[in-house]
Amino acid sequence: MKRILTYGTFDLLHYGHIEILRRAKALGDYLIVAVSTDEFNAIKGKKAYHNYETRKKMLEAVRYVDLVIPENNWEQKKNDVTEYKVDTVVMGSDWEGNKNFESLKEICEVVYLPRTEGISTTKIKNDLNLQEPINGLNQIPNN
Ligand code: C2G
Repeated sequence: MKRILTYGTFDLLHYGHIEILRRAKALGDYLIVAVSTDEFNAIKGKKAYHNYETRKKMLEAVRYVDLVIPENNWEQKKNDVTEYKVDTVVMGSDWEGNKNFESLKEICEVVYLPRTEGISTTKIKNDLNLQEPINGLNQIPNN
């Protein structure tokens, strides 16, 4: 059983996200997604439209995803690889060469896949000319 791990915010889940998840899963048998918490997003300088719980639920609904765990900080990655017995970490090509992932090459395979052109969460927001949500982080009602 080849175990794959990828990281991301995955806000406003879109085709580019689905494509990286599809291709990551195709490299193995079990795909773990570490999704950035709202607190870690703040560290990354990102403010997601959907909060962590909503982004986690949406990822859990994707057929390629087997497990969703929180990404709380930059430092947890080596521990994640060890704890979840990961064979390969997969990221989009915009992360190629980043020390947070290059350092993982000591303990697992690291694969960068081409980003899907023409789509991003920022582009969606700009195209829809979204105003800042009044009530802060939006979420799916827990009904
Ligand atoms: N991605 C992609 N094509 C796009 C958009 C995103 O392949 N058009 C990939 C990114 O390269 C990344 C993943 O989808 O591998 C998630 O992208 P984001 O949600 O933007 O995540 P990011 O902010 O890059 O956070 O510790 C790493 C960070 O958590 C990654």
